[in-house]
Amino acid sequence: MLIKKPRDIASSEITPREAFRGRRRFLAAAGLGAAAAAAGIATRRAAAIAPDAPHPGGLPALPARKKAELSTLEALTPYKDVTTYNNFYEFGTSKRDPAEYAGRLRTRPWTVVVEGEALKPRSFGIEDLLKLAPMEERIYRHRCVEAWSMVVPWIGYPLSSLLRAVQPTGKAKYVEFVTLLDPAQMPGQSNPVLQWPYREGLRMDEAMHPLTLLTFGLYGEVLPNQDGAPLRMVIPWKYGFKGAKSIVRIRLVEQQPVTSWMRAVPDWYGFYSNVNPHVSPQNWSQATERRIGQGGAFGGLFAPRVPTQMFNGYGDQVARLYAGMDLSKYF
Ligand SMILES: Nc1nc2c(c(=O)[nH]1)N[C@H]1C(S)=C(S)[C@@H](COP(=O)(O)O)O[C@H]1N2
Ligand SMILES: [Mo]
Repeated sequence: MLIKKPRDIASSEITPREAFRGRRRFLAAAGLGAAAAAAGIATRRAAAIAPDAPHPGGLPALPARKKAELSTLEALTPYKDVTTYNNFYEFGTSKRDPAEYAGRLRTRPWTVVVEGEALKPRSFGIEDLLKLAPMEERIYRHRCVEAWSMVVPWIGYPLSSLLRAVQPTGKAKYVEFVTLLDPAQMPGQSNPVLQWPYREGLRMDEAMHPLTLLTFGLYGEVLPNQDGAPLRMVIPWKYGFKGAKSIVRIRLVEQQPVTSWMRAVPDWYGFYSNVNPHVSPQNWSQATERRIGQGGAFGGLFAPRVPTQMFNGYGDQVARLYAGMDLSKYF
């Protein structure tokens, strides 16, 4: 996510440190374009093998049945990229910060309060949540508003399973997700870049959609802290920031919630935030994306640019939710 306009930021700030240094070295040596392309091809082959690697992060296994019909067949982004190129501003604003600092987050014990417009509001311990519904592996495209993307084998179950358990009332029109607030564990919360705790939200029909995943793991294991342990949201047709991490509160509400990013930069980040190559309220384009992990070295600087698809390619499943809405107004 960006707040300052890109042109106000020195390139050393917006480029991962190594990429910046690497690029200067790289550009100093002329005629290496072909080598970079070859490196990209090699990485793509490696990515195709990676899915079978057991326990890539050495974290506890999270068994799940594969959900082939809801999964993309595209090459997985290597585990290393999924866990070292992150946005999790509670641990810092650079892509490397979450992997470096999220280790201090204590994910046990962990309680999630599900409250608001529900007949049976209650709190759930993480162990109860892990048993609430069968775990499924869903390989989804994951698109950040910063115009990069990944392909991640998430593990979780539909959020609808949890919401049904508390019996939403007829007044429940939206769902709000709230991340942990604890500056002692989350050093980035001393930076007022966002109003803490991080908040996100969905309309009720979006929250109940079968693609909307309450997510506990990836690559066959529990989530690494930097990816939002012990549980986060994944909504594959929306920009990545809709997927709140390390959730402690889920509220069923009547009014549309104000999300952290809407509050910070209302012109750029709307409530819906559906992936849309035709609407770029930010002052950079959403028409294409860089596929992380396929561009060899330098932090994916040379990753191939591919066209972004409407609803991130999930239009067949979700376009009907927005029938009749002006998507340039409700961005
Ligand atoms: N609590 C919290 N959740 C968050 C964020 C954050 O800063 N804090 N960043 C969001 C953004 S901008 C993206 S793109 C995704 C990144 O998820 P990943 O690091 O697992 O790829 O997390 C989202 N969820
Ligand atoms: Mo993002």
